Amino acid sequence: MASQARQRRSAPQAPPAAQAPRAAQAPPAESAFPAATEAAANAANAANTAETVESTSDTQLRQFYRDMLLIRRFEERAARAYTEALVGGYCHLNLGEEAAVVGLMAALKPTDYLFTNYREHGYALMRGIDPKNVMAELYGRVDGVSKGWGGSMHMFDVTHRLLGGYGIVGGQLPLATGAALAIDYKNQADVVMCTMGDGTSAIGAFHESLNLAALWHLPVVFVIINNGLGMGTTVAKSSAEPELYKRGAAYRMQSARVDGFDPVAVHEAATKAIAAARSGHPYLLEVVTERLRGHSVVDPAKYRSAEEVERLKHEDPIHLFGAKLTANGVLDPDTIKTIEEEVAAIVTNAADFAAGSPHPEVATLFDYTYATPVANDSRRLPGQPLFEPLPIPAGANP
Ligand SMILES: Cc1ncc(C[n+]2csc(CCOP(=O)(O)OP(=O)(O)O)c2C)c(N)n1
Ligand SMILES: [Mg+2]
Repeated sequence: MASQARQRRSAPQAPPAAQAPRAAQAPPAESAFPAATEAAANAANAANTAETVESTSDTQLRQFYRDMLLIRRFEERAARAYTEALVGGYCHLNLGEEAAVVGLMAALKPTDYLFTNYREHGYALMRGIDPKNVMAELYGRVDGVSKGWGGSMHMFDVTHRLLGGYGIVGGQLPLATGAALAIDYKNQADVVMCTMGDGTSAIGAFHESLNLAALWHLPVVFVIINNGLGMGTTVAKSSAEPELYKRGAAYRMQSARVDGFDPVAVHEAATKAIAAARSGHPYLLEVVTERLRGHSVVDPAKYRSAEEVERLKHEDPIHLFGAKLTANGVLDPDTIKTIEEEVAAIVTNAADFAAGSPHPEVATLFDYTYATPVANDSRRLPGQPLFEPLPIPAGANP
């Protein structure tokens, strides 16, 4: 990563790192309380990562590559569908964050819980939800994950333990903490993972949630997906402590930072964090990545300099990982082509399925909104009074 991006994430005095390899710019770091020095923690983390790279099977490495590509092609298709007005509301994509999503999700057990934000399609796919149902939700159709009523930002699937999908920045944090409290209360072995953006780590709910999670030793991993931007505002401009994982120190919570372009490193860091949380030590993991496009599909990201736009053309986690695996003999051009074809077919089928799925009946609008049935008043026309006008008393002068 070029120096500009590094400055964006780091303290203003961080040294320039022109041409340095990405991993060197987003070094694994860790803080634990009580802890050895940060240098020792870094060395231990780096050693662990190297071990895991070696111990990751070729099959799993290819699976990581395939999953990253699935998210990429799915998101590209979602963007296209949005510009064709097939998708309504907002639409935020995981482009650039594929390695982070894949590494994190591979570390969860199917029985663990996930809370995330509005940038969630890749997470839904990696939780094992059928791409057809994810796409149908984007299209607002009955076969969607949330029966067509949630849309891009509000997918919810209890079977796959995806508990949302939240459009309010930080909204998922207190809920995730509450879910972890429930798990603890019931003496269950599950873990909650709660992902969020860098901008979210400045929200009040972040601090309240980390405080209670640490105080009550809850089984929760908070993950900051640091893509360097909260809409158009850089981390350097919005955070007094730009090394976001260090925020865990305020709550004596173990924390670490990992290179979000390397799915293997993310997987290993997440596995460690989840193991800690499962034994009652909540954890804060910062995953340093990039948002390759605008905040949402309609954002042209004009706040980005021409230099940064040019740099991002050469920084792509899928290309980098693919090149690494090819150099190591784990992938070859034929295998890449086969994976491309498999993924393209899945995405095309998902889009066709979504387009063929019916729109939900208006009468079901409130069916999944409240726990108890409520009258469906959705047919009221704009401007119509909420209540019938009161009868005019006899003798009154209208
Ligand atoms: C409480 C609240 N404030 C503001 C917004 C508007 N908003 C939507 S996304 C966003 C930026 C969040 O950035 P970050 O946490 O870094 O996540 P990213 O979009 O980069 O994934 C803001 C300010 C909102 N949805 N909710
Ligand atoms: Mg962000």
